[in-house]
Order: sequence, then structure tokens, then C-alpha cells
Amino acid sequence: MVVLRKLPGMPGWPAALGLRLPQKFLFLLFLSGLLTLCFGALFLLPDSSRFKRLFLPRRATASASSSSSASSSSASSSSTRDTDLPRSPPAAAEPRHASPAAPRRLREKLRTAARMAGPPARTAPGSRQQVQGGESRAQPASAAPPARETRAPFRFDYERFRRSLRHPVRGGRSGEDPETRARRMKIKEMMKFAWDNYKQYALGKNELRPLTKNGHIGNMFGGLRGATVIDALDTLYIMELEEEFQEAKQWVEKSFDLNVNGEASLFEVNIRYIGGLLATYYLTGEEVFKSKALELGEKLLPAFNTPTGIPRGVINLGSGMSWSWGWASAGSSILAEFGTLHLEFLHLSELSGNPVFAEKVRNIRRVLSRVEKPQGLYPNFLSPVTGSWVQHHVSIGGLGDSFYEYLIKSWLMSDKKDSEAKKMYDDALEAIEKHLVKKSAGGLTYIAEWRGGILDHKMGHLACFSGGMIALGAQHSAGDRRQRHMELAAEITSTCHESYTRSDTKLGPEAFRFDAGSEATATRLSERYYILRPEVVESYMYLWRLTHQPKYRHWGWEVVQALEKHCRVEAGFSGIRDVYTTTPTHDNMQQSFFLAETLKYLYLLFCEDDVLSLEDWVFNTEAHPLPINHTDLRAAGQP
Ligand code: DMJ
Repeated sequence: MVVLRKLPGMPGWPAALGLRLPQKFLFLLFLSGLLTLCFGALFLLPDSSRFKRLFLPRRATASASSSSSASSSSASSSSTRDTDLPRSPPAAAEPRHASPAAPRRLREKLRTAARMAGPPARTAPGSRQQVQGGESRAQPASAAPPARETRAPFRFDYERFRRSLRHPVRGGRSGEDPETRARRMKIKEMMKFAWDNYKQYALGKNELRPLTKNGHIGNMFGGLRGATVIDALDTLYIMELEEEFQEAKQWVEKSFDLNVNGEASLFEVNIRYIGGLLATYYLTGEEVFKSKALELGEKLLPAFNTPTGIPRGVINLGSGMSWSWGWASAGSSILAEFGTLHLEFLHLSELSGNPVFAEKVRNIRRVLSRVEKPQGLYPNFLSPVTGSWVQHHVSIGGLGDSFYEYLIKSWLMSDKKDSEAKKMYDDALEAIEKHLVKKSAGGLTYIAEWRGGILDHKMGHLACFSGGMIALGAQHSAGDRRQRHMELAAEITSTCHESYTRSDTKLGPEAFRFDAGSEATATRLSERYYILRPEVVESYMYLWRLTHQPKYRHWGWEVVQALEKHCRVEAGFSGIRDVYTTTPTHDNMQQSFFLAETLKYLYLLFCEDDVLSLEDWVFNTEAHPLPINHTDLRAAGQP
């Protein structure tokens, strides 16, 4: 209206236009409509918040923005009304208990405390219910407290982490004999051959089919592709296959798509993809690996939305729906699957500053530590609904294996602070020694399986990792126990070696038995195959590093020769269908774990001990190295 006031010496401009009264009225009406329209349009611009801030009082702005995003109860909205806080911070935000004003050292201590403190408080009364995947579960109140708008984004201090390592990641390369070097170079050549053929015939698919020279996708990874790329990354890096590493990295940058919508094994995605990406980030500091790992980690979280928080085995990475494997009895979850998340999930929290990942696996630990164990043993099937065992089948091989591995490695990775994990490992091993460890008529030590109290005198190839695990754990036991466990580890590794030497190919079968006159040999046709598995050479590598007895390198070299003779084909390496014939047929599959594990462990067997030193790293169950948290050094800021 001010603009229409008559100025001295000037006629009013409606009058100047020579308008009559009704016309003037209509003109004014039109003008005021126009002004209202212009003012309103400011709020429709893409970023209208600046204008809102200009035009609305401060408190009203906060409640306007929070009410647009808030979906929770009025009780919780009233608690934030006066504080200008957004309702939930982005996934990669600072830990919520750390104030932005706190000095950096204090914030790091708080993060360390969050990591190391062990189980968090129980779900608070009144915490929100989240409904996903058809079930509802109380979410700990600590899972989504508000964060301040002004908070700087969390940044993991990579340089500081590198300074905390005690050895260069690829070692110092000193003091080796020419034969050891030549053998290492041979294994490096095998890796290059495996990679080059995958790249040529199957890049972007999950595995190479080396006979038909094409790719295989399968249905284990929920539509994710490039399992071999991700599994191979850290091996290529450690072997200094620089060009090949760059090829793999480029594929991750340009083609690795996480927006998929298929059914994935939570366990496999975690150990191969998350493990591979995390390890490569820690080795190289390249952000792309970290961001992909965190993004993928977020997609796995809905699998934990069960009444107990024990995740189900299968998850749709698009919808977040999860369910149990059809073959798992009574909708149960598998010990080796939900028990093999701890290492990776702690690192997801470490790198994101978001405690939610650590909370999920600490809850699994809590459920397991409370449930009653028959004879101190952990059965392989647990109900995610009731938290009780579903079947009393116990095995240190398939279905159970890496659960035990992650207990001792959790303790090592925590710089020996996670004493709960150590106790669970010690108790479990004691029960295994008491109930499952047996000696065959021919004097071979083995670990049997247990079915409700009845022993099955068989060992799977998968169980052969246990020689390495027990040796690793023995380093930290005192006196008699240390000696006994080192002997046990050596004996089991020797038995697994026997399963190789007693075959015609010098490669071991999928399972071998100690009954009906058999000693470390397969008795069933269906158990005679070898699919390039790593567990036996994994144990050779640990036993070599921990004892330096030359036999472990000799045994490893026998495997290299057998692989070359029976598994190397024109376009890669293939598994074989029968280890008991010198002319085996091939299964036409180069498994991704052959590049991640088998070749990596063989290579490390012929390296100096400072390459991926056991003082700095633990290997996840797919042989991806994850750093030990040297809290003493990092907190003290030592170089
Ligand atoms: C790998 O994916 C991992 O080692 C897993 O823990 C068990 N099976 C394969 C290799 O045999």
C-alpha cells in the first residue's frame, strides 16, 4: 500500500492512468494479488529455508523443519522443540554422545570407549519400536539420539591409523633366501594368471568359469556383482600387482553398483564384500573403498530386526526384507553366519563414527553368552525369535567354524581388551577338547562332529582352519595350556596334511572320515571334490609364522604343485570333482576365495613375517586383513 500513497508534486499513478473508481478498485485488487503471489513463490524455490529463516522467527523455523521430517511420537518431538536439533543425524555422523565442542582427544577417547566398552546398556524403557521385515523390535534408545545441526561430519583419521602400525604393510623384504623368493614369485604369477583370465572373460561377474571362458553370477550376493574383484583387491595390492590393482579399483569406482534388489546371504556379503572393501581401505587409504563398505553395511542392518536381534541369514538388499534359509531347521539362524559379523561391524562403526553396527554385534554376543550351552558346546542352529537352540548339532567345520575364529580374533583385534570374547573362546575350546577331539586308530588327531551327544567321526575341509586358529590362540595361553594347544594345533594341521597326501592329486577332499577302516580319506563319492578351498594352507601359514618349522613351507609348496598340475586350465584355475584320480574332471569354477584366501595365504607362507604382520592385523574369515586396534598408540598419538 505504501507504494500507492500520493507523493507531493506527483499525481497518484492510478489516477495518472486516468482510471475511474471501479477500475481503480479492480486494479488495486489485481496488484495486491500479484504481490501475494510473488511473496508465496519465494517459499516454493528449491532451497526455501533461507527465506523461511528471513521471514519466520527462529523457533518457528526449527519446528517447521523438524515437523516435516519427524514421524515419531509427540512426546519425543516436545523434547527437541526447544533445542533446534534435527531428528536423526546422517548415518556417518559423529557418535551421538560426543559434543562438537569437546576437544579432539576427548572425542577420540569417547569413540574408543564406545568401541571397547563391551555390551551397551539394555534397551531403555520407552524406546521406539521399529517395524521392518514384518517384525517389530525394540530399538535401543541410544540408536538414534539427536545430534547438533552445527556438528562437523565425522572423519576417520587415516594418517593417525597408519602411524599406529608396527610394520610396513608390505614388509621390509630383507633376509630371504633365493628359493623362498622364487616360490613367492611363482604364487604371484598364479595370482596374475587367475586375475587376467577373470578380467578377460568375466570382469564384473561374480566368478570366472575357466573352461567355458565366461562369467558366473549365482544367487549368493543379492544382485551384487564383481565378487572376484572385491575379493582379489587386497591380494593384488599385497603382491604388488600394481596395474592389476588399478584395474580392480577402476571397476569399483565405475561399475560397482549397490542399488540392487535381490536375495543375499548376509554372511557372504559381509565376509567377502564388506571385508574386502574394509581391508583395501585400511591398506590404501582410498576413500572409495570406505564409502562403498559403509553404504553396503547400512543395507545389511534390517536383517537384525528380529525379536532377539539375532539376524536372519538372507536379506533382500533392496527392500530390507529378511528371512531364514529354507534348509535351516525351523527358521533358525546359523551360528557360523551370525557369529561371523563381529570384526567387520566393529570396523564399520570405527570408520563411520556410527555406533549402530557395533551395537548389533554386541547384542549377538549378549544373546550367546547368556544362552545355556549343552556340555559347554555351541550348537549350530539358533532361533532368532526365541533365542534358543533349535538342533543340537555341533561342528567346528561348516555351520560353526568361523564363530570360534571370530571370538579369538575379536579379542586380538581389540588389543586384548575384549575379555568376554577371550573367555567365550577359552570355554568353547575346552568343551571341544573334552567332547570332540579324538585320536584315530592310526594315531591321527581330529575334531569330530556332535549330534545330540552322538559323535560323527568326520572332519570337513572347512574344519582344517582350526589348526591355525588354535595355534594363534595358544600364543596367549600360559604354561601347560599353551604347550597343549600348540600340540593340538600341530596335530590337526598334520591330519589335514594327511588328507591331502593320501589322495592321488595331493589335494584334499571336501570331507574325510575316521571310521570303517578309513583314516583321513573320503568314503562317500559326494565328498571327494576339491573346490580350491584355503583352510589347509591357512593353517600352514599360521603354523609357519608361529613355529618357523620348515615342514609347513614344504607342505605349502606341495599344494602349489598340485594346483598347477590338476587345477590350472587354459583360462584360469578350476576346482576338481574327485581328488582320488590323477585325471580329474574340472568343475569349471574359479571361486573368488581362491584369489582372496588360497593364493594370499600361500604367498604369505613364503613372505617374511612383517608382511601383514600378525602384530598389526587379524584376517577375517575370507582372509581380508583388518587392523588391530592399537589403542595405546593411537590414544597417545605416538608416531
Ligand atoms: C570362504 O568363503 C571362507 O573361508 C568361509 O569362512 C568358509 N568358506 C570359504 C572357503 O572355503
